[in-house]
Amino acid sequence: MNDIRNNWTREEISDIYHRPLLQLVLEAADMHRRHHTFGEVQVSSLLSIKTGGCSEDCAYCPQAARYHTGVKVQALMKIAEVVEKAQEAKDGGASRFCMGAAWREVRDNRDFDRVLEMVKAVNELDMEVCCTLGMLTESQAARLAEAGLYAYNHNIDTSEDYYNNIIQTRQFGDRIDTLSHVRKAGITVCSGGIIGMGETDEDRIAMLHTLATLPKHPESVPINALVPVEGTPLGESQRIPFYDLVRMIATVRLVMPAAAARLSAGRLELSLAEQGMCFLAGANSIFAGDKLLTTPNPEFNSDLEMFGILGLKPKAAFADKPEMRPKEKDAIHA
Ligand code: SAM
Ligand code: DTB
Ligand code: SF4
Repeated sequence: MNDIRNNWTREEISDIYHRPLLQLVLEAADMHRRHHTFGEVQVSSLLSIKTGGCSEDCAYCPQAARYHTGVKVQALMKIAEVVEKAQEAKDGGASRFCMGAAWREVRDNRDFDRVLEMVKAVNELDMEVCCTLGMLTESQAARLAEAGLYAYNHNIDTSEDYYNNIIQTRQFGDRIDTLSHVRKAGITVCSGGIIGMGETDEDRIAMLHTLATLPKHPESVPINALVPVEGTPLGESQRIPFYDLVRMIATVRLVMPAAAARLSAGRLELSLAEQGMCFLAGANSIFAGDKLLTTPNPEFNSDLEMFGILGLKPKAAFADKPEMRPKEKDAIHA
């Protein structure tokens, strides 16, 4: 469909972002219906498999070792514990299980071997498996693909110009390199960012421009509202107004029509009506479960109630890529 373009200019994205809010929502809702089943929401569950003690200086992050945030450092979890959590998430209606590690980058060691085993084991549960482990080399991405990884989350977080105000221990280009390794390995790409870190509208537009002009759009674009955590440099940040989130999601929907727009961190602060407006503006994915990585998220039952009231239904696993279902793969290779 010619709605999908990779040659956006910043001016075009800026024009979209600055449209009158309700017009923007209306256009996004229309685009949403053209590319997705309206009301269907992809539900992911997050688990922090290795927590805290990270060497990076990401100004938003409670898991950076250099900030005193009260997050307890936890070594890499055992495979059986992770599988148990994945089964619980599946029983609660999640179709995707995302495992996060507070690493700067993956190292080729026994911890990585264990993560590969986790990926295989969760795959066996017939769930889409996702990881977010920091930077990857090309060969590490290939090994994850081989283990059956469905998606890799690696956020660019903000614009290239603003990046250095938030993170100094790596470069924006390092993130783009990892995204290309993931893409090359045939793993689906999940990449978005955070709003509410003191960035301007231009930074938000530039961030979306980077994602929308990648050779192929990410399959998922998480938009996180900063969760200010005491002890981090951004711990005293003001909450962004919810309509900034709506504007951001609607712009994602219009510039990357086929992507899943994930209403990610910050949902706990939103009312049902505010979340409803985000779904109308094209959000079609959430993190469910009462914890993100280290911070709280809405309770299972309140999300269930919201789905009932708004008439949303969870999307089945592998609906977009049946060929990535483990059973299908086995059949092809048999
Ligand atoms: N260490 C890996 C990395 O940085 O890619 C994976 C885990 S890291 C916690 C994953 C993402 O969580 C970050 O890129 C950021 O977008 C998001 N995140 C972390 N802390 C956050 C916060 N306080 N508020 C909102 N999003 C946050
Ligand atoms: C994403 O974009 N948001 C999630 C997930 N990808 C890994 C993480 C949000 C973390 C919020 C802070 C915390 O709970 O530590
Ligand atoms: Fe480490 Fe990731 Fe947190 Fe940055 S965002 S400090 S890389 S865990």
